[in-house]
This record gives sequence, structure tokens and C-alpha cells, in this order.
Amino acid sequence: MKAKLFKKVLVANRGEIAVRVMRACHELGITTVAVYSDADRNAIHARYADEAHHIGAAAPAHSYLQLEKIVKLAGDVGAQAIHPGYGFLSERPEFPEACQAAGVVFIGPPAAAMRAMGSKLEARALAAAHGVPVTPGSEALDDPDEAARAARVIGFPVIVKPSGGGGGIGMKVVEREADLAAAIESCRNAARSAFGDPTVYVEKYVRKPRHIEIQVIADQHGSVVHLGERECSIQRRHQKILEETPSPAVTPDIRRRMGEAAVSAARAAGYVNAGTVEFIFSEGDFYFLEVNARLQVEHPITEEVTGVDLVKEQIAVAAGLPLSFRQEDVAWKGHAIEMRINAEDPARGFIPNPRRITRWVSPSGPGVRIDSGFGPGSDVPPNYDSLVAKLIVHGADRAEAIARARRALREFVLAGPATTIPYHQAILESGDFRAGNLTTRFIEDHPELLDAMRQFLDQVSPMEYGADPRHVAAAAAAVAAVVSQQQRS
Ligand code: MV4
Repeated sequence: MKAKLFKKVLVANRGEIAVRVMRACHELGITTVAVYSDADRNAIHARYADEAHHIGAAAPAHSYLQLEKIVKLAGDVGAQAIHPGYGFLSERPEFPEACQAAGVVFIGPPAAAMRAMGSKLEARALAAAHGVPVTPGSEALDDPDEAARAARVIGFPVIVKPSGGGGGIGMKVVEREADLAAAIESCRNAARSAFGDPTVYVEKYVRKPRHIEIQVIADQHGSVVHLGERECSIQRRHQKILEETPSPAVTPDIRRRMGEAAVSAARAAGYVNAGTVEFIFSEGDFYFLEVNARLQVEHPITEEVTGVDLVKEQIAVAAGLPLSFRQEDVAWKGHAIEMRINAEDPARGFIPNPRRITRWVSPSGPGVRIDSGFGPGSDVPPNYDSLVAKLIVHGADRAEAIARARRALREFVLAGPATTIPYHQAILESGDFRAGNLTTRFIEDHPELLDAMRQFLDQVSPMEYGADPRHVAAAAAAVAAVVSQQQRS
């Protein structure tokens, strides 16, 4: 693989994903270039790289969103390729276009595939035309009468969605015709301001679905493979909290059918590189939602169960090499869970709690992986999202993965900001979680998790001597004894 790969790659991101990408680069013998903002002067991702360049002020618009500045920098420092990570510029079609104009390889999908998937109506139509199940839905809606007719044919409840962008922004569930016009107006306004495109449409609303997604990766030679599903139902306001694979709801037959559907959708879009096809899943049926044209936060659980290094494969296919495996070679082993450790206070509505990290000991031992761009002494800036670490566990089966997750969370020392660690402990002991009863409403249906979390707030990790109040008292007494000894002598 190594010979034809890039010599130097610029990573246009920060935090854990920048470190994750650079880890793959270093294993491949590729030199890395980091970019950083004012807020990230001392960040681990900037120190991890072989060279690091300051690109602007803390606000994303002045640094990590500076598309032209970043592409020019890649050329200036002699990087042959740019990895965008996730978020920031990763799904802007202008990014691969600017890279191409500058003679730099973009490690991600082509601009045309991003554009096709960026329009949700176009993505749905493309998927449906290639035999991928979609929910019953309308075309773009122009006037209230047309909307009412469409909704009547589909049948209430319906969900009004913007075509211009996903992630739940602007969506409105409508139970009865009387509420439709107002919902469309509200969705249209949200769509215009968030995506610059007021186009909206309606779909049959599926009430308590699971959110299940399929990882795909395609090379430039026509090979498109899927790497199975991730169950991502446990989320809050469209932010995933915990993901696992395999999904407790997916049988080998469903996996094969969803996988084939995802591959069809990717082929139809002319997709190259790593991507994710999102579905909602209810009562054994699945429906295409959208394609995420990037490497996702939760990619490590797929890596753990398949043994495929997704970032290395991304780099290889961007360099024009074929995928290192075929669909028949993909085998799934065991069960993996990812827990997002955010600097947020679950007890106060999960508000961000950006602080300096005062104490930090990572869990370790069998089946434990930490992906993070933070450590002891790191500052968590208020300017970016609050993810500080991903705790990923792998076990022979779901029961072992859950036991490992609980064990690893107990080991984790992370002081300074409030975090989601105790909340994860509460999820993992919940009866519905343990039974695999998951829906996208899991968090709102389980308000008792916030009370259950309290017992974990004052749990002391066995991994850190200084964290136990008894040890602190003992250490203080020992110091006092030495001091009084010195004073006497
Ligand atoms: C839906 C739906 C139910 N029925 N579409 C929200 C985000 C976007 N990707 C699509 N979303 C949904 N579309 C129909 N026809 C429910 C959701 C939804 C959801 C989807 C995935 C993950 C979390 C979610 C939380 C609330 C609603």
C-alpha cells in the first residue's frame, strides 16, 4: 500500500478526529500537517503533527472554516492531500473543488456526490429509483393546497422536512391537517436561514423508529462495499450519545438487505471514499433517510468489529488504490459500543461545561480504546463542540461489551469539566438498554436516568491515588508529619 500513497497530508480539523487521522498517517509513514486556531495553541492535535500552522482566531469562521486559506497552506507546505475530518468544511462541495483547482487530493467524496446527497429530495429520488425503500412522501411543496392534498394521500401524521439539509433542523411533525400550513411556514423559514434553501416536502412520519446507519466505502475502480450497521438510536436533539454494533434489532438477513440498499444508494450517487447511509428502522422495515458524505464520529465501532482501519482505507482509495478487501471478505466479530464523553453537565440540560481538565487517567485493559485530543492540563475551548473523548469497548458479545463499558467508565478519571461519564453509567444499567429496547426517543422516555446518574457522581476511580478523599487526608497528614519533624530538628 505504502509506495503509491502520499508523503504528506494536511488535516483540516482539530480534537480527537485530527489525532485519529494523524495516527493512521503515521502508521502509513505519511508526514502530517496540523492547523490550529488561537484557542488550540496548546492543543494535542497541534503537537501531535510533524508540523503545525496557526490559521486564525478561535471562532470557526476565522480558522477551521477558512477554506481558501487551508487549501493554499496545503500547497505551500507541500502536502499532496487534505483530510477534512467531520464537521467544519467536511461536507462542503466547494472543498473538493478548491482542492482539485490547487492540485491537492481531497480525502473524501467527489463534489458531485456531495451535491447529490446534499439535496434531501434529490437523494430520496435517487435512492427510490434504485430500489432503496423510502417512506411515502411528496415532491417539493409550493402552495398550501398542494401540501394538504399530498399529506391527505400520505396520511397523517406527516413530518415536514427541509430539502436543503439534514440533521433534524427545521423538521416539524404534523398530526392533523389544521396544523399543516403553519408547520410548513415554520420549516420553510428555518430552512431558508439554516441552508439558504426554502424548499420543503412532507413524508409519512414513523413514530418511534430506531436510527440505524450503514457504513460504506468505495474506491475509484467501481468497488463499493458495506461494513454493516451502527445502532445510533440513543441521541438527544440529534446529537448521538452512545452507539453500538451490531444493532440488537438487526438479523443477518436484515444486515444483508440494508447493506445492499446502502451500496445501491452509494453507487447511484457516484460515491467514492467512506460514507454513511442513514435509515430509520421500525418493526423490521427500514427506510432511507440521508447520506452523510464524511467519516463519522462513531466510525471506530465498525473498525472494532470488522478489523478494517477506515482512515487507512480512505487514504488508499483517495490515492487511487483499490480497496484492500471485497464484500465477501468482510466478517463481523463480537460487539462494540462507543460512548461520547462530552464536557457537558447532564444534570443541567447537558449544557456545555468547557473547562481546564485538571485530572485525567484513561481507562485501559482488554477491549478498551480511547480516541481523544485531550489530556491532563488540556483546556476545552468554548468555541467548538464539547466532545473530549470517545470511549470504545469491544467484547465477544453484547453482554461482555456492556460489562467492559461499565468497568472502563469506573476507571476513567476526568476532572475539571462536568462530563457525560456518570450518565453513560446510568444508561448501561437501565433495563430497556440492557434488553436492547431502543428508539430515537430513548433519552426523553427515560428521565429517570438523571436520578440514576447521581450514584455515579461521587464514585472514585481506583486508578488515581489522589482522587480518594481518604488518600488526600493521609497524604496531607504525611506532609504535616515531615514538616513538624523538620521543625523539631
Ligand atoms: C424521520 C423521522 C420519522 N419519520 N422521518 C431527523 C433527522 C433526520 N436525519 C431525519 N430525522 C427523522 N426523520 C420520518 N419519515 C424521525 C426522524 C428523527 C430522527 C432520525 C434519526 C435519528 C434521530 C431522530 C430523532 C428525531 C426524529
